[in-house]
Amino acid sequence: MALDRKPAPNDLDAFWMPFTANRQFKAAPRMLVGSKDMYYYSADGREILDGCAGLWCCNAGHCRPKITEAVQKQVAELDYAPAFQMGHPLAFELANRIIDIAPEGMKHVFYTNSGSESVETALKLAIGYHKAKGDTGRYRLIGREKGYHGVNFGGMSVGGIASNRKTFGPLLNGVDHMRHTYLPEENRYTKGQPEHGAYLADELERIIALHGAETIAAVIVEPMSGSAGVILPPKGYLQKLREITKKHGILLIFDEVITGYGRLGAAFGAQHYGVTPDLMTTAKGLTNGVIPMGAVITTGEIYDAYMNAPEGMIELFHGYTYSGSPIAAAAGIATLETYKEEALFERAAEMAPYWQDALHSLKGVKNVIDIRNTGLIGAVELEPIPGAPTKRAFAAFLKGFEKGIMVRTTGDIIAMSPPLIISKAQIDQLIGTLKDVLESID
Ligand code: PXG
Repeated sequence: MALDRKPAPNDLDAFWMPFTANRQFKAAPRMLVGSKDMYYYSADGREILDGCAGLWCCNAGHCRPKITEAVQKQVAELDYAPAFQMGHPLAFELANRIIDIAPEGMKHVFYTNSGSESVETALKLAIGYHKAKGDTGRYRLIGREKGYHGVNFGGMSVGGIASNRKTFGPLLNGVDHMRHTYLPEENRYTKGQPEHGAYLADELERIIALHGAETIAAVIVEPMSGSAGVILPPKGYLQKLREITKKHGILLIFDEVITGYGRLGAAFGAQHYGVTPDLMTTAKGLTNGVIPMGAVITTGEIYDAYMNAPEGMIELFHGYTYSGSPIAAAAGIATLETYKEEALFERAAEMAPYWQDALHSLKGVKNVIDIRNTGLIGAVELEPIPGAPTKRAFAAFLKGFEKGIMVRTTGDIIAMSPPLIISKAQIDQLIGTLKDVLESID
């Protein structure tokens, strides 16, 4: 019998790759075929040190036995269960475990399949919360320049990365943006949280005065902007946002898709910065990147407002086919257990000073103009090539891959966020190789 299987396995054309220069990649592919702990293995047989935890998601490292086994067991036992009007135990168990590590006051979990879906969900929850309370005029959403909240329409609208927005038309109505907190002149080479810029939170008062607090549902920010190039909140900034939102009855949403699950040395950015929002969006590290899953975490107050709907009626008309799916829930439970058993959040906090010193040793290296860090996250900003922005950092990424390290680039910024199991020797290898790479490119 003839097999009618097209395209041939070596034809790269059919797959439209996300956030990728498709034609460039397909002309010179970088294929990964295996992974273990801190390393990827490339198709040409090389070991690549993972400086990014995949895409900021494999916080416990790769192919960890407990997670692998939990997924294998679950797929053979209960592969899928309907998510609407039916349940299975693992989704409830995982929700409890998330609440165990969440900031005090956070009491409920709504499952999604990605960070983007978590953002859409949180924005809807916020608007619906005010409606449920009878405060029906609050529909506006406030984001921030340089914010990244995924790629769906709500997230794009509150997001502030121009290249991700400008192609797609007018987006959501009723959205405004605060200024970003990137202040290179004042904060260059700051280790950890910068001193300058808390005043930028006062701008929220100006936006509130312009639109009227009674029209604003929520403010959404990343506690630390990852995708825009690791931009930290200035000291006192998040506290001010919390005070202002509370004063005006506006919900505060922290987008913790990157900062959640240990990356800053605490379970969530909220705990690291000591500021508790009303909603948190998460994904990535929740399942160690193994199975797509996201979770929106909310206070009791938000959930309770919805629970005033008539008994027997659906309280929230929202959800996904795969919300809390059994395999994802099994992966999530095994992941949170791995984090706990290996004390990986504490490990991230312990390693952070060594990471900081290693990163900042790149000051003075060719073309480096700024270095930023927090927890096990770092960014090295390069002077752009005149007239050819992004080219220099991308050249460093390519050369790094050749020399056995994987880093990310955004604009002319090299971003790193290694698995939390990274050793000091591996930090030295990552930063040492990056130094050689930067010295060797134009
Ligand atoms: N919010 C934040 C804060 C994110 O960082 C999303 C939402 C969207 O998540 P999904 O799962 O829909 O992709 C993200 C995702 C990078 C990079 O290197 C960052 C993300 C994804 C891929 C690459 O900057 N962040």
